[in-house]
This record gives sequence, structure tokens and C-alpha cells, in this order.
Amino acid sequence: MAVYINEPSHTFGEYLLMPGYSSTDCIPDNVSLKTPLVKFRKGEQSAISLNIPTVSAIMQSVSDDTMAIALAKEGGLSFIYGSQPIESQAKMVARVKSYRAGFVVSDSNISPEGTLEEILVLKKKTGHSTVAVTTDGTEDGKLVGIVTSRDYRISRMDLKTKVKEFMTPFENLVWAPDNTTLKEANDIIWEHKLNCLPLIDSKQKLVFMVFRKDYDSHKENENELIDDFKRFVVGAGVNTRDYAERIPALIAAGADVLCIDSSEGFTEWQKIVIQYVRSNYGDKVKIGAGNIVDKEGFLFLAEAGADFIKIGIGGGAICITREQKGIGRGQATAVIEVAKARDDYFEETGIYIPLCSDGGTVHDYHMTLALAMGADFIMMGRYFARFDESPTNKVNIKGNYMKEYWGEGSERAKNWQRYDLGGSSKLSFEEGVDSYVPYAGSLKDNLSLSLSKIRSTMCNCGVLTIPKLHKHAKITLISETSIIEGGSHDVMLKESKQIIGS
Ligand code: RVP
Repeated sequence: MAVYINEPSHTFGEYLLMPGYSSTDCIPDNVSLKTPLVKFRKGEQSAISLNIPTVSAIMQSVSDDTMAIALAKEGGLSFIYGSQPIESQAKMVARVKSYRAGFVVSDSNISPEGTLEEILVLKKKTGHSTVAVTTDGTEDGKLVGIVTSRDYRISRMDLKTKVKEFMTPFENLVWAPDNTTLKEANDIIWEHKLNCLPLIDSKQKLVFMVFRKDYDSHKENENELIDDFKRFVVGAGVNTRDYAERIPALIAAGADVLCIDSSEGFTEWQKIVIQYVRSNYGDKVKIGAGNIVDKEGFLFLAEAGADFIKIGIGGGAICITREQKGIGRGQATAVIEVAKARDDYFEETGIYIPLCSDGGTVHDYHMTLALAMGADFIMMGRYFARFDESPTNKVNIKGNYMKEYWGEGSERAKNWQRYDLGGSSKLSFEEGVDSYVPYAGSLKDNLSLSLSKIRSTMCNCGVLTIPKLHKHAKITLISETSIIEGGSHDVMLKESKQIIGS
């Protein structure tokens, strides 16, 4: 007979946190959001900890190198999407690792034979108005000029005009050698009243750009997630098919941590990938696995040797797995059960395996709930897709700015490896949709607001750390009527406000 679980599974929106006693030192400034990323033994520290408990989803529409840099600057981590050729994924990882705070690898490049029209397309795509002109149009080609919006006037020029005719040529540029420090670069920028300074090597090849605004913002990021060599920490997604080629390339590119990206992780395929890592790299290479939704799945991946375990099936904003296959579980119930299994496992073995709640985080307070229920960090797709730093287009739909957001199981992403169950069938039906999410501005502004809500809620709960929140949170299931009571009700709103974080 089939196993029946007759208790309904619940999602975050059905729970609330209840306050605990808060002493006078329980203030948001005293809260630490530091959290372990990979497993560790009792009494030891995790080899990698996040400074904030958020990671961005392993998705084409969410996590590229730009997102990874922006999130690491704030103390979190991105897993660069794996549904792309190995070389391009490794290149993204390498770009994050070679990023020196304040030093940018130019993302807007063109050859002198390009046209004004192409400059305008590039500007629309990247949102940047400074374009490097290199002989071959690449980010590290020989620098022959720069184009900024001051170099052309669309109303007076033919769109077919060649870049070489209106760029500021190399001989008129202020530039510096590639070993220039950030402080020196900044001095040059101020002395010459520049917006940007190209750094070139001995062969005149473009290495970095230093922008005035990046120098300013760098000074604000004390929480950034960096390795021993002061490089940003970055993760990468892998699959259960081409792992023997992909993993070595990602490790060579400098990936700090890997994660098997799969809609369903309770499979022998995951064990095989983890075994591959252990037999080739021992414990040096860290790899997370998932997704699972119950104790059995957790124990399987724990025994298989996963460094962290990801929870969640079917809760993602763009996910239709539950509709298509009838597979999944309410995210809150899944986190609660798996966290209990993790705590018992820790008791028995002395090994603490961090848990990641993945998908279905709609409101900021859902993050705090996920943490309170036992997650160590939270993976989000929709949340990050709304920001400037996500890789997708910003489009105007009926007067509102939106960003595109599509699932890895959609026809657009064609990430069949994520849904692979062996055999040769490729994505025979979709498990994700292609959608828009409201554009929300910069990652930094939105994330700091969300984190300040988490800190403040933790103070209400009377705790200053995530491990203490795990232990002392009081959580109540609420009725449907209480959910209605939770919003403004029985009043007529004077103006409709945009809901941030939803
Ligand atoms: P959300 O944060 O609710 O947008 O969910 C993101 C998560 O959804 C991802 O981390 C992944 O686990 C899942 N996902 C990604 N693509 C799809 C799909 O196409 N069904 N689901």
C-alpha cells in the first residue's frame, strides 16, 4: 500500500513568528547574519561561511558573473548557472575570481569597424554608456579608443557611421598601466576629471576599466564575501551528465563551491557525482546536492557525502512541476521535517550539514521564517531576477518596467539535464514558465532593506544569531482568517503603494 501523509503540507505564508523576550542589547546593529555554507564537525567552523544568508538561484535568468559580483559584495553568493556550455560557465566563474573590487572587465566592447547603431544596441543591452573600442571588439583586445555618449549625437549623425570616425582615439585617452592600484587610479580619475580610466598591459591590451562610481561604492562594502586572496567567493551549478568534464573546468576557473542542480535529488545520479568529486578531489572541493523534501531524501544525500543539502520541489515562482507531475511538498513543511532530520543527524554523528531552502520565498518575512525553521541559507530566483544585476532584459509593459524571468524547466532555458532521469529523452514537457517580474532597482538597495527586516525580526524573537534563531524561534501556524487579518483590512487605502519584496 502507498504511504499516506494525511497532514497537509504547508507553505511559509501559513506561519507567523511570535516574539520572544528581547533584552536591551537585542538591537539590529548587534545581529550577525553569518551562516555556514558547507558541513563541519562539532566544535569546528565551516570552511566557507556566508556573511548574509542568501544565495542566488542556479538559473540563466538570475545568476551570471555580474550577479555573482554584486551579491558577493553584499556578503552573499551566486551559483553561476550550468545550463550553458562548459567554457562559457567557466569563463563567468573566472571573471568573478579575477574581479578586483573597483577594477571592471569591460562588458561593452566594439571594434572600430562597428557602427553607431551597434553602439546604441550595446548600450541598451548593458545599460552602460562607456564602450571600449578594441581592434577585435573583445574585452581584452588592443585598445584603440573609447566611445561615451559625449562622442555622438543621434539626431545629427547617420546610424551607419563607423565607430572609428567618432570615437576618442587612443592617443587622446588618459590611461594607466595594469599594475596601477585603486588609490592611484582614483587619483588620476580626479586629477583629469574622468568618468573612467582604462588600464592596459605592455601590448596596449585592455585589462580593466576603473570607474569613478565603483571606487566610491567599494568603500561601502565591509561585508563582502572574499577568499584568502581577497577575491570574491563564487559557486557554480553542475549536472549529473557532463560532470566529469564540467567540474574540472569550473575548479580550474576558481569556483569555490559547486551545487548539483536538479529538480529532484533523491537519486543515485547525485551519489555518483558526489563520489566523483570525493575520489578526484577528496574533501577539498565542496559540493551541495538536492533538491529533497523529506527526512529520507536528506539522509540519502547526507550519507552520499553532500556538503550542504537543498530543500524544495515545486515551490519556485516559475515552477509548474506540481501541476505537471503532481510531485512536490509545501516548502515550510519540507524545511521543518528536513531540519529535524539534520539536527538528529548532528546529534548522532557530530556532523552539521547546512540546509538551503530553495524556492517559494515571496515576502521578506518568508526568509526569516525559513531560517527560523532551520534553514541556514535561502536560495532565491524571482527575488534576484528583479534587480539591475540580473542577466535579463528590462522591458516596459503597459507603462511598468519589468524584468524577464524564466524557469530552467521552460522551453526557453532548455535545461533538460536538470530534469534528467536517465535514458535519452530530452525535455519532453515543460516544468517551468517564461514570465516577467516587476523591476525593482539595484540589488544593494533591495537586499539591505530585506536584511534589515530579518535583523529586526530576529530582535523581536530575542536572538542575535541564526543558530540561536533555530533554537529559540516560536512559530505558529495560522488560520485563513488570520492571514486576511495580517494585511490592512476594513479600511479604505488612500493610495495604492507598490509592495517591495513581493
Ligand atoms: P523562486 O525563488 O521562487 O523564484 O524559485 C527559484 C527556484 O525555482 C530555483 O532555485 C529552482 O530550484 C527552481 N526552479 C528553477 N527553474 C524551475 C523550473 O523551470 N521549474 N524551477
